Amino acid sequence: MKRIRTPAAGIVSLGLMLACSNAFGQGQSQGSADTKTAATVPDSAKGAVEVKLTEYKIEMPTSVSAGTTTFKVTNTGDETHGFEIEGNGIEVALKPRLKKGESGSLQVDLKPGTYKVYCPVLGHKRRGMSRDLTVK
Ligand SMILES: [Cu+2]
Repeated sequence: MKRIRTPAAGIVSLGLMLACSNAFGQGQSQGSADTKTAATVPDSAKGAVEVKLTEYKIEMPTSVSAGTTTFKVTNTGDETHGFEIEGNGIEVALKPRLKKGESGSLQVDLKPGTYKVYCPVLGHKRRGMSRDLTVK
């Protein structure tokens, strides 16, 4: 009995595979390009927010605008303090923590909503280093 060869079927399926992988690859590279653009926005181009940490409170505005925000954090107290922001699926901490007189900055892409801002040093949150931040 003679076998029916179907070389055309093989070519078609190979073509489909190439088309699919090409479309997938484009989607992927576009996604990572967007992420890269957001991460390389210079500090000065977007909102900067001054934050002061002391015993035991966080001084900063109660609301900020949505978008890439740079928190410029200064420890004006005597103990070591930290700065962490949590909410809407993000949790970002300033690293390393700040000793007396030190400052650092933390860039976060904020979406509208309510976030918790606190000092992650053990016991400080409970003593008052915790507050809400509204992003509009
Ligand atoms: Cu603290």
